Amino acid sequence: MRILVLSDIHANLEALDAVLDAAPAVDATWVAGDIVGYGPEPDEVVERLRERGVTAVRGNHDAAAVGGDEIDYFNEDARRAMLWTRGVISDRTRAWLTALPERVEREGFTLAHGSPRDPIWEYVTTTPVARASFDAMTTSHGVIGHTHRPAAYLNDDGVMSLMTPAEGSQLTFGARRVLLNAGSVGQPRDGIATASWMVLDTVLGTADWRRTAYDIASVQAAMRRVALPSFLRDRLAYGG
Ligand SMILES: [Mn+2]
Repeated sequence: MRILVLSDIHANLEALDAVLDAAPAVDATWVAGDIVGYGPEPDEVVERLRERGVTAVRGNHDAAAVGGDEIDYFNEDARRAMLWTRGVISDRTRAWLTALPERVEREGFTLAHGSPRDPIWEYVTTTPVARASFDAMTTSHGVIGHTHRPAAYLNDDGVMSLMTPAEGSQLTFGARRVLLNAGSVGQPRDGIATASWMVLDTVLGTADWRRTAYDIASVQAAMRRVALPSFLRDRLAYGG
């Protein structure tokens, strides 16, 4: 089965559409949370994902958007953007986001936003945390998001390693257990401004990381029109 893996779209419709145009034909699309927040087009992004029939999980921003107290832990810019998001999303978007589970299992993978152990908040950035994630899963493999950086944690019979995939790199994980992060579609933070995404082949045991350019200036203009914080607009240009 071939799967398009997306994460941290953050209401960036320009980036999402560029990725969907560039993506190959797949059997399914998985979204590892943070569908809204930061960006200017939450309703349109949710509608796109609804049309596509994606399998998605809830991120901290999705939880905050439907009224969760996650907003209390946001920094000032994220909080301002979230208050705006809460005010503009439709009832239809709110209902779709509310129905998202924190964790789902498909094709031998656990899909969660932060980590399988703590799906809303935990950042997987080190091999000890990745090991705890493997221990918290009943599946062999996992797909996560939240850090906005592409990554692969390999568990080869208890020996942990981290791979930081460059653009266009492929990993053949085969029999090894793996925890995969596609990076962020709508707000990359690895110093590269293009949208980051991944294609997973569950039969071949491969993951391919891709990057796609999109019209960043157009998103920044849309953010300016609705007065989203300047820091959030600026960071799109440098992927920081
Ligand atoms: Mn995020």
